[in-house]
Amino acid sequence: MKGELKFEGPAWDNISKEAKDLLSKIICKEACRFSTEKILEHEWLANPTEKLSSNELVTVTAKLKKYSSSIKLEKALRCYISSKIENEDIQKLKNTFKALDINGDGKLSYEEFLQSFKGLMSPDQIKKLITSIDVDSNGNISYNEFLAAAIEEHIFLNNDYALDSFKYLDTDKNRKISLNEFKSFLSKIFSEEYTKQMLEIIKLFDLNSDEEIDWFEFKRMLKKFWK
Ligand SMILES: [Ca+2]
Ligand SMILES: [Ca+2]
Ligand SMILES: [Ca+2]
Ligand SMILES: [Ca+2]
Repeated sequence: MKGELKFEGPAWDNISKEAKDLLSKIICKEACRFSTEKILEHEWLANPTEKLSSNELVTVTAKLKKYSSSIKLEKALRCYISSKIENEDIQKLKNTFKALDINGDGKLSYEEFLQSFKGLMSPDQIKKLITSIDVDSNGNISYNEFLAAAIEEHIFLNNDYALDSFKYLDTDKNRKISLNEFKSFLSKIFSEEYTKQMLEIIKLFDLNSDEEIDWFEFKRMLKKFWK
């Protein structure tokens, strides 16, 4: 034995990065081997990713289902806002994602959904759910897509994050989002047909009919989306 562990072959495919990392520090030459204390501090044991409780699974299922029925504009905005959030508010969701990501590759596949949610949803329901929360349609759910779907209302409607996305959309910085500014954001993600439909919806929030969405109108729109 050369003291170096290789994780080759299909048997390792479903083992997470963290677990492999820990193993490589236990099964190695004595000089670099972890002490018991260090083993217990290791990420894989400190953040146990063992199966979520059924209560947590039911909560997540409900959130994902609710989100799946929302319109694409809302999903796009939620993905944008979620990509900006990096604090302790989402630590729990981060852990949930890790637990669902059984092979630790940073995305949730259909098989992983099936494994975690069997009993709560039928394979057909799972397929539909994945399609509806997979905003970039690449067939699996990234951390950001998951976060957008499962995030709590108070974080989503937090002024800082909402203002951040408002500023992002307001490309000419006149403190209003014109229909054209919305259009250029939406057309990057969605088809022309869908973008048109979304613009019609956005117009409903233009309360003073100036063809622009100001901060007040934008906040109303986000709140309405949530309901
Ligand atoms: Ca995965
Ligand atoms: Ca995706
Ligand atoms: Ca503007
Ligand atoms: Ca307006």
